[in-house]
Amino acid sequence: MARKFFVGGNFKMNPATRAEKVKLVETLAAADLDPNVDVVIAPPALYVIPTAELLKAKGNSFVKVAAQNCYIKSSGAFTGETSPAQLADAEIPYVILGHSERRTLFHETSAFVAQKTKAAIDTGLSVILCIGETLAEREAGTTLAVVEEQLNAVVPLLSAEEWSKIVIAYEPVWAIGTGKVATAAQAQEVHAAIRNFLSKAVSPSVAENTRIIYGGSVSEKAAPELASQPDIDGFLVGGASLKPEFIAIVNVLR
Ligand code: G2H
Repeated sequence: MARKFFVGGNFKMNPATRAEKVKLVETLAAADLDPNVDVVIAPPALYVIPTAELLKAKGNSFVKVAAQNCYIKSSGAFTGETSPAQLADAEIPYVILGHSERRTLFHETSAFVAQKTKAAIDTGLSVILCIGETLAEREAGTTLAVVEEQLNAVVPLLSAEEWSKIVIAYEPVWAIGTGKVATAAQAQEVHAAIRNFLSKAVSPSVAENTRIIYGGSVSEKAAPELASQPDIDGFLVGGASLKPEFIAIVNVLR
């Protein structure tokens, strides 16, 4: 079965105002998007429910909404956190976990990201699981060891069936927000290695069916060559998801 192309827009802590957010979502809701692509946008936590409501009000059931993070518990005294159960109750289908900004700035370990992944999956959410190496790790030749360590934390916690709810986002940290996109060959090499890892660590069928998307300075210009690689199944787009070029990135295969 062919893997369905997947394009996520990670707004990060943008835009700065509700008015800008409304404009962004309305533009996307009205856009002519390739129906053969899964399109998911991840606004800041404050805007998650209003974004889903706005899409619904515009009659758009095609673009789905993701949270950018969640905690491991369903409820309780965890100031500042959002639970996977609350996201599921709000009918938010996806959550991004393990983004390098969470790992680096907020000190999330691979073990913690794996716990979050398990909690989200148990609650019925789908997870965009981010992994990737820093520039120092790439230069030290440890790229594959790093992404395997990040995935190895998750592998024992999930059944083979549960991998159907995971989209892996390979995001080399040195390419994130830097304008320095990985070459198609660099990205394809790691994507193929991740698929090979999944084949051995989980099963050949999970490896074949799991979407592995690329993130890191994806642009309208870079998208076509990246998308033509056999193991690149879509994108997680940051900066460009706030611009009209996001529509062109979604439609890259057209
Ligand atoms: C990587 C990506 C989105 P950007 O963080 O997750 O952001 O496209 O701005 O590099």
